[in-house]
Amino acid sequence: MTRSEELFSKAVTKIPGGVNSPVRAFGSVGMTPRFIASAKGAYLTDVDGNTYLDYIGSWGPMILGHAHPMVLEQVEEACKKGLSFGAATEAEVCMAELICKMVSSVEMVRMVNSGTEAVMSAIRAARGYTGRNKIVKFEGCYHGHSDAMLVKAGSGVMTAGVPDSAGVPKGCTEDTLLCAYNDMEAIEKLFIEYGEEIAAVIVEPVGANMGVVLPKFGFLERLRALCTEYKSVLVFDEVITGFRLGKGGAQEYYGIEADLVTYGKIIGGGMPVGAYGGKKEIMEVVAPVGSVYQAGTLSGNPVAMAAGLAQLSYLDTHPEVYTKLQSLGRMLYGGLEALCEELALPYQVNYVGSLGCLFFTSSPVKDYTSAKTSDTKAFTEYFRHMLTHGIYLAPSQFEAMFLSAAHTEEDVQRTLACAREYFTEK
Ligand code: HOZ
Repeated sequence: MTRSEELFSKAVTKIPGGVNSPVRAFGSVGMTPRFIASAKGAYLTDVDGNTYLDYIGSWGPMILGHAHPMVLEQVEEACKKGLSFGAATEAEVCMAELICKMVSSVEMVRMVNSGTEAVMSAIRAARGYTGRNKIVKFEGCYHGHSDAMLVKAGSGVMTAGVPDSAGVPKGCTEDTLLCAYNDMEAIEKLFIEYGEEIAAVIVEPVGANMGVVLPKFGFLERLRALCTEYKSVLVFDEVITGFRLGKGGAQEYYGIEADLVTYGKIIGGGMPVGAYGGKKEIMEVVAPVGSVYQAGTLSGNPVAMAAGLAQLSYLDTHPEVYTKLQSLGRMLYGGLEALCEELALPYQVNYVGSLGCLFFTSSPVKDYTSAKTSDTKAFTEYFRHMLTHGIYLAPSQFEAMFLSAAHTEEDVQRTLACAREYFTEK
């Protein structure tokens, strides 16, 4: 028995499923998780001493690579000064100024502790601001685990919300309207029927929680136009795309400004952080200025702010990071595309910049329904081969791959060679 297996057998007796977040359990690939002991740059080391080239990067925040010395130094300095004050600090002001500087649509921002919390709070702010209740969310988009967002991705385009989890009362999701991602006709119909009642439309500008699904040309523009026309709040969930597709995230990449934007772990350099921000007029509905209540002792925590400030300042002043990520992305995902073509594999590669995904389906993937046509058994076999050869992919067909600035061209070539070996020997 490996040390990871030993730990997992203990973990399942004390932690539900042995993990603190379900996807980590490796359940969908029929394996048990590797327990990670440490990480450096683009590599993870498990408790058995195996090293892996990491394509998860803590689900996005490790954009500079793990344990970046400059981030660690700032964290160490902050720790020496105290771990939490539950009081205002200078670092929070610097962080807010930096986010507003890097993202042109953000005039004011509030720190929270996770992406889930950011979304929950942004939705409340949008409802408070508009005095309306309904929220539109897209099938297959993931916005954390707050009640109103746990809505089953059904096949109907105007399906009324139903809980996607036991324990969510029907009342919590009856104001959540579902729409298929990239379906412009459906969203238009939804606005015609409910427009005056819609407080907000929340969307992952690049779907990155059903594998990677890119917005069709004109889709985000249409959402922007409809929200403007109906005075609904457009919320971009940039937990994954923020500060990854570029300094200004998906908003800058696609040239669309949202009214509110939500961020997660990337703004904490891997520490538990989230934030929501946007137009001053909307953000000023939040307490203590306005009457929308939202609070938290650990919000703006000084250690998390130090890590986040170090990472975001670096990104702000080193544009070459994004150039490198673009070029590694082209090499990796373009390489997978070329491989599929050469070996006549009927698979799809969806990607933008450093974010991408290989779908084991012959149908182009443009939404949740097409993503679900993937052969998850074929993915599992591929995943196992890659892991056995030291390449750590997300343990699910419906997650993204993340590159970091610490990955090298050699890393990418090794990954492509490993994929080629798998597909040719199969
Ligand atoms: N929600 C993450 C996947 N999109 C997984 C989080 C985790 O297990 O850390």
